[in-house]
Amino acid sequence: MSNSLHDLDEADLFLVTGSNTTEAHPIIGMQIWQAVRHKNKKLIVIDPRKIELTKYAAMHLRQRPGTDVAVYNGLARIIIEEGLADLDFIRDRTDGFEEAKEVIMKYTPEVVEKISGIPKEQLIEAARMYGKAERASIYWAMGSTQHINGVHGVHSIVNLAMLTGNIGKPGTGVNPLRGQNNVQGACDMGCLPNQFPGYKPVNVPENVERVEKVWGVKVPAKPGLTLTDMVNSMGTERGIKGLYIMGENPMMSDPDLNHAKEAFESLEFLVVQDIFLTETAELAHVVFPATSFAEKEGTFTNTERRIQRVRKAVKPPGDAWEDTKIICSLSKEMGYPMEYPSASKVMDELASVTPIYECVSYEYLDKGVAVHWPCNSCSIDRTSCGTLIMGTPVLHEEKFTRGAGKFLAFEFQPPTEWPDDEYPLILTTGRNLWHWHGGSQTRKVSSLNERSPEPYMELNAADAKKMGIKNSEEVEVTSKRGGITLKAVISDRPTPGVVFIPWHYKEAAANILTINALDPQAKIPEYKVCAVRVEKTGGGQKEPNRYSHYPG
Ligand SMILES: Nc1nc2c(c(=O)[nH]1)N[C@H]1C(S)=C(S)[C@@H](COP(=O)(O)OP(=O)(O)OC[C@H]3O[C@@H](n4cnc5c(=O)[nH]c(N)nc54)[C@H](O)[C@@H]3O)O[C@H]1N2
Ligand SMILES: Nc1nc2c(c(=O)[nH]1)N[C@H]1C(S)=C(S)[C@@H](COP(=O)(O)OP(=O)(O)OC[C@H]3O[C@@H](n4cnc5c(=O)[nH]c(N)nc54)[C@H](O)[C@@H]3O)O[C@H]1N2
Ligand SMILES: [Mo]
Repeated sequence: MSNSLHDLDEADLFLVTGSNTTEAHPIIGMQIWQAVRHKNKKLIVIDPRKIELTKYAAMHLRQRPGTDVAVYNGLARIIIEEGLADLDFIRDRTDGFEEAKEVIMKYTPEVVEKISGIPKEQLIEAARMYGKAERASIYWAMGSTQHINGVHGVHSIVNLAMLTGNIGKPGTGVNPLRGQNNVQGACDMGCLPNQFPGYKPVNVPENVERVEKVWGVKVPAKPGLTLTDMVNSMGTERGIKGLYIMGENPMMSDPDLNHAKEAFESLEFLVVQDIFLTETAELAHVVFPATSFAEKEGTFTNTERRIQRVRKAVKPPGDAWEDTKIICSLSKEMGYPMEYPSASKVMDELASVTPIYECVSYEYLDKGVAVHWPCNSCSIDRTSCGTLIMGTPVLHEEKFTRGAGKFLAFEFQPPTEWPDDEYPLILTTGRNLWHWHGGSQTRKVSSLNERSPEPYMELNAADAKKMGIKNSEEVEVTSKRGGITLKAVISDRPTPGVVFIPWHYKEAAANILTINALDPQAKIPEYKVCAVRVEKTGGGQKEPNRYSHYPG
């Protein structure tokens, strides 16, 4: 996030796109909800489904999944046409506006309505609302990025913020909500195929030298493969033959699971390090049992770039070792002894190779100081609510990392697979409040299983009527890649022509259906759009779930 949660409610307007915030980011969802309900802030939601936040939104734009780039371009065009652009900000802080404008101006409200299904009057009203807000912030998540043009979507969102000068001030900004609890920290630490810690590209000699000096070894100066590229390379002649997976369960989370399974089964050697014996661990030659977050010391970096302490609260079970102990022991066996007397010493080394963590240390974290990277000074401030704060809660105040902010606009590109006569519906996948990903953790918790015990598919009432499907009736969903059987839950939540399946349930794994199509830059799969067919199995109506999947 460019901004922090301290300044979230300084916004006059929130634009939330492709994020089921109250279910997937409940704390932030609650903060937005409170600001809208109790502080009179405005909310615009862009999502093909009705989600809880749409109940409180001034506007809900319901597009066809996969058409976001057209929608964002359309909003930008109206803002420019109606004189709502911040021309001073564009002149002083950005470049590339004129080139971007050439693309943006093609997206008239009529064109956008045709592509996305959003009535043009709604698009115009939403653009005016966003363009006129004194301070507006944009929040987005996977609904916007899990597409073959996910990167284009992000650039188009950034265009909107720069166009209106909504960046570099409290209550504004471009705020992607990070998913896993420490995915931000993992990326900061260089768990990326092309970057060293602190987002330093591996192909710059100066960056190579800096880490080689601290680590005392030669490091590769060529980018490696992304996760999705690795899977595609397995089973090919010169592809990957051995793999070490740590804290990942691709046999539930990868797209097109039948293809993924073939790839994993072709490996000559697979190691899995996990806290449970997952579907992926079952395929492994060696399994290392690791300890969970509550059984170790360390830090997690959250979505607002804030580094937070994690403390050991319980003893690990059986033979489980901490991840660092497993890695350090292996490293020693391989001839590079790594020994750290404490987690704080690990952080000291990290700070020495990660420029954005320069002044981060347990000395401050243990005192409860809110440390946000980049943190290149040890001075501590106090926020209006009394929190001690270090580092940079708001990014890009004076300038952007590259100097001027770059406008980049793109043409709309349709999803890889679009409905046809054989597969007439769009499938979009995602989460519900109760479960986590492939369920390896949450589906072991009885109170969560009680609330969401089994797989289901959300179907629009109009589509259900046409197909003669009743609520809770069993259906088979088929794509070009495979099929699953589960229960239909009928409501007005998905837009007509769209079905939604949460991918938490292994007995009807949604990823059997999804398509292995990747954004060429980010290599993120198109989890949010593929074409499917839905048919009744004749299995009859089942007991409806006791709890609604629509909390609130
Ligand atoms: N309870 C729970 N919380 C979680 C997780 C979990 O598994 N369970 N996982 C965590 C992780 S790793 C992540 S990345 C986040 C994900 O958090 P989110 O991205 O917020 O969650 P999703 O359910 O994947 O998708 C969000 C929304 O995108 C909408 N959508 C679908 N297609 C489109 C489209 O084309 N355009 C737009 N604008 N919207 C679309 C869907 O209708 C859905 O409401 O959640 C995190 N939090
Ligand atoms: N269809 C569809 N598929 C998707 C998505 C979607 O929206 N739709 N979303 C995608 C997204 S955004 C994400 S982030 C991925 C997530 O995909 P994964 O990361 O594969 O999913 P998780 O189930 O979170 O896997 C994490 C594993 O780590 C283990 N674990 C937990 N704590 C620890 C620990 O401290 N140490 C170790 N060693 N292991 C630990 C857990 O038991 C679990 O097996 O899925 C992607 N897949
Ligand atoms: Mo994620």
